[in-house]
Order: sequence, then C-alpha cells, then structure tokens
Amino acid sequence: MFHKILIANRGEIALRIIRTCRELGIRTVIAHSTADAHSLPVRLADESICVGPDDARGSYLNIASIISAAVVTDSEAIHPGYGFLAENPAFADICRACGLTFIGPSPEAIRLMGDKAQARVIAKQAGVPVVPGSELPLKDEGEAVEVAEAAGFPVIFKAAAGGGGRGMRIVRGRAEATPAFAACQAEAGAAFGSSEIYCEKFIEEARHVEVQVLGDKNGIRVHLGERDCSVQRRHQKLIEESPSPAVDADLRRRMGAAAVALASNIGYIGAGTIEFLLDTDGRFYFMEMNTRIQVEHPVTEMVTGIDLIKEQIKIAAGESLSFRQEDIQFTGHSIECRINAEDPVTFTPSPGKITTFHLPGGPGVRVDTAAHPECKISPYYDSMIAKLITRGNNRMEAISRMRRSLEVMVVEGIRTNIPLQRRILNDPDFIRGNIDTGYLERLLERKEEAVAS
Ligand code: MV4
Repeated sequence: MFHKILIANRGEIALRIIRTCRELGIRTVIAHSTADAHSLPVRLADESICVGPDDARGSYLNIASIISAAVVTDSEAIHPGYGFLAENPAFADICRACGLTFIGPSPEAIRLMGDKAQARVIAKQAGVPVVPGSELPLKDEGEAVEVAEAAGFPVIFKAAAGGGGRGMRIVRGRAEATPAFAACQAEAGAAFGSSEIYCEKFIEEARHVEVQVLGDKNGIRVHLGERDCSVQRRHQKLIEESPSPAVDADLRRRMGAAAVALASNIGYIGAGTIEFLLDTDGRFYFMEMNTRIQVEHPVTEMVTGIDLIKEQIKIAAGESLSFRQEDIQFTGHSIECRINAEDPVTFTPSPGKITTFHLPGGPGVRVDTAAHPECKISPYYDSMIAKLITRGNNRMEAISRMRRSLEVMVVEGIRTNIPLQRRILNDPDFIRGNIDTGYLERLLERKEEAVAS
C-alpha cells in the first residue's frame, strides 16, 4: 500500500479522499491554489503545497506544477478526484513516466473512452446495445444527412471529443440537418480541437441511468448497480439516486452485465461509470463511459456499503478486489441533492462569504462538503458547495429524510439552490419517480408555483 498520496483537487472531493486515506493509514498531501490556502482540505491533510494561482489553469490544471509537487513531497501516487486532470490521458502518461501512480485507469483506457465515437464502436463489439446511428465519424454534410435519414429523425449530432452534453445538436428534420452539422462541427473544432462528429437517433423522454463498475489487475470486474441521474438542467445534474425507480432486479442484472462486458473488453482497471439511456419501453443504450470517480458516487456507497475511494486506492496499489459480484448486496435507497451557490431562479453563480452554515443530521443523513461558516465561495471554481445524501430502507424513507434535511439546512451570505431542491422533493412527479431528462426543464416552466425561499 502507498505511504503517501498527493491529492490534485479541491473542495468536498479532496476532503472525501483525505478521509479514506486516514482510514487506510496513508499520509496525504493536498496540492492547492492560492485561493484555497485556508480551505478545510489544506487544514486536514497531513501536508499541503501551493501549486499556483486562483485560476485553475495555473494550479489544478497545471501538470508540471502538480507533478513537481508530488516529486518534492515524496508522494507515490496522485488522486485526481473528478474534473480538472481526472480524464486527461496526457497527465496519466506523465505520471507513469515520472514513476508516480495515477489513481485511475490506464492512459490508454482514458484515451479510448475519451473518443465517444470510438467508444460506441467498442460497446457494439462487446455486445452492448448502442443507439442506431453512425459507426464512424461523419465525413461531410452529405453523409450526415444520409445517416440521419437512415436512423430516422429526430437525431442528435455529437462531438466525438465532447461528452457530458457538450457539443451536441438535436436535429428534428431533414432541413435542419445540413446547417446543424456544419455548426456542430465548427463548435467541436473550436471547443475540443477535434471537429469529428457522429450521429445517433435521438431517444425522447429517456432516463439517464449509469452503472458503476470496478475492475482489478487480475481481470476481476463487478458492477455496483445503477444511479438514476435524470434530474438535470443543461447537462448539470441536480439530483441522483440509487437504485433507479425505473430499474428492477432483472434489468439491473442485464445493464450490469453489459457494463461489465464493456469494461472487460477494454481491460479496464479501476472505478468507472457506463452511462446509458433508458427509453420509455425499458430498452437501454450505451451513451458514454466516464473513466473517473463521479460526483454522485456516494449514493452507490450508501446502498452497497462499499467505499469507492478505498477501492480505487487499493486497485491502484495492485491489490485484488476482496469481493465478487455475488457478495455485493443492494440494500435500501439513497438520494443525493447537489447544493450549489447559485441563484435558485436565474442559476447565475453566487460566490461570496458564507455567514451562517447549518447542516442537517440524524439517521440516514450524510453531508459531503468542504464549506463551513465564514468560508469564502470562490468565483474561480464550480458552484457546488455541498452534497446532501440520504439513505432509507426504501425510496420514500430516503425522500422523507431528504425533505427534513433540506428544511433545516441553512446557508446565509450567498444564494443557493436549496429552495429549488425543496420544490423538487415535494413535487408529485418526482415523488412518483416519474422523471426523465426533460423533467426539470418542465418543472421550471411551471412558473405559477414560485420557488419558496
Ligand atoms: C442522447 C439523448 C437522446 N438520444 N443521445 C446528454 C449527455 C450526454 N452524455 C448525452 N446526452 C444525451 N444523449 C441520444 N441518442 C439525450 C441526452 C440527454 C439530454 C439531451 C437533451 C437535453 C437534456 C438531456 C439530458 C440528459 C441526456
């Protein structure tokens, strides 16, 4: 096992990694920006090292600075958390070249799954259902129209180097296809440095359901069930839960087997997530694979009892998985609400100093946050300030615990989306589990029920 790990991240995930390292008896070094010099992760890690200025490009994304920090602190491994360098194959390559263990999959696996068009081909080869569409990146407008017509409108054009909803265009008819293709291609080129585009049939009213997998060096691979992430706005997830209200034991087994088949096909080692679309007829289709730990990993931990960060670290250290698929039991239900520093109506970021910060507690309540009273929420980073996670013996108990938690959570000094989360948790459609990727947009259209602050 490692003696010392450098954490190349900030906020709640940095704290989350520190906590598991303490349990494992591993020393931690937090690499931080000047803006985070007084943050909780800096105070709680065993060591800290400043890697650059407030702007993430000079610090959390600064590969040379982070590698140097790991070397001078004698760290053996780097945990990238999520975002920043977590899915940067060049960074994983450099870690390897410098004799540092990147706590994550191989650079080859990151690179392979980072090309979303390539990932589709690999999924198909592994026998995993994919949405009808193009097998290779589209050459030109002519081919785009051809493939779109074969798939049947509506279709969606996606940037091969995109992902997570970036660089996508929904196309409802033939007339829109040519201009949409050109616009999508230009956007992709400017945003990702690759203008490769692929096409899929657009699945309406789908749910976003993703499967957590783990793989070790011996080729043992398991799935840890699914998370339903359908409550999102502009591809920003607001609420995640496990299990999905739309997935029964049989579908879980089939989706889990598909996810494991894909992971096995690429010899995947580490923690990963396979995203699927689940249509209204209960059919599922591969969308993309995320080769990192995800924000919403706690709901999986709450229903499986498995510490995913601990497993990531053990796998990276070369240890074998200590359990098999049949050992994994799913018990109860867990929900996560992301608490963001933003206006609950306009969604504009709301940085500033938190004056009052009161957290809920009691049975089945977990809060992952690095925020605290008197802390400053910086404008330089993501607006998520806390994750409120509840667990119950069933979905309704998890909802009740989330409702009572949201009722007593107080954040003053900045605006937050807590009022919006309260509204969702009291919405009859959400309570029924009647959610799809268009759910939140529809709720926000219903202006008559103003968000109660
Ligand atoms: C889709 C889709 C429907 N059909 N692909 C969004 C995130 C990225 N992983 C892929 N995404 C989607 N891909 C096909 N073929 C629906 C989404 C999608 C979505 C689309 C429009 C508006 C909101 C959405 C929310 C989640 C997923």
